[in-house]
Amino acid sequence: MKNSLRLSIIILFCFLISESAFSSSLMIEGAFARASSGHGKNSAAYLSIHNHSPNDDHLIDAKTNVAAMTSIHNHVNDKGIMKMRAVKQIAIPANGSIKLQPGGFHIMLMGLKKPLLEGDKFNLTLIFKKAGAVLCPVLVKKVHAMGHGKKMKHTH
Ligand SMILES: [Cu+2]
Repeated sequence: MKNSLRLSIIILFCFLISESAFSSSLMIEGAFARASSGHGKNSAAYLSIHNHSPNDDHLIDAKTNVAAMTSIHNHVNDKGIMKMRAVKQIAIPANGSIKLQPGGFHIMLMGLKKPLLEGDKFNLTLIFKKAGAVLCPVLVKKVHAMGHGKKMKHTH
């Protein structure tokens, strides 16, 4: 009891100073979401997941209060056109890491309840097959923070 309390305090402290999120085996960092533009109802969240355990884990779901629906997406190149596809899960290899980033894996936020403005923060709960739920703070950044200079076509 005493040890687990101490561990909780250490975890909370790390959480506060670095804005990273931890579970016993996973560390999540650099979480950001695209600011929504105009009346746009969709956005996407990006982050890095480090797996410090000797077992593979899988991101299987994500939940947040700011959107009606979330979905794990990937970008695939379909005959030269980048398209988004929903994926069931993202594998995080044992002692490895994976990066959700513009042009690749992302967490789609659909049906935003209010616009996401630059500088806003919100909570995203990531659900992993083994590690369970991990709460992760997300910072909203400008639209062009995602850019590779050109706009990605979002076809579903
Ligand atoms: Cu998407």
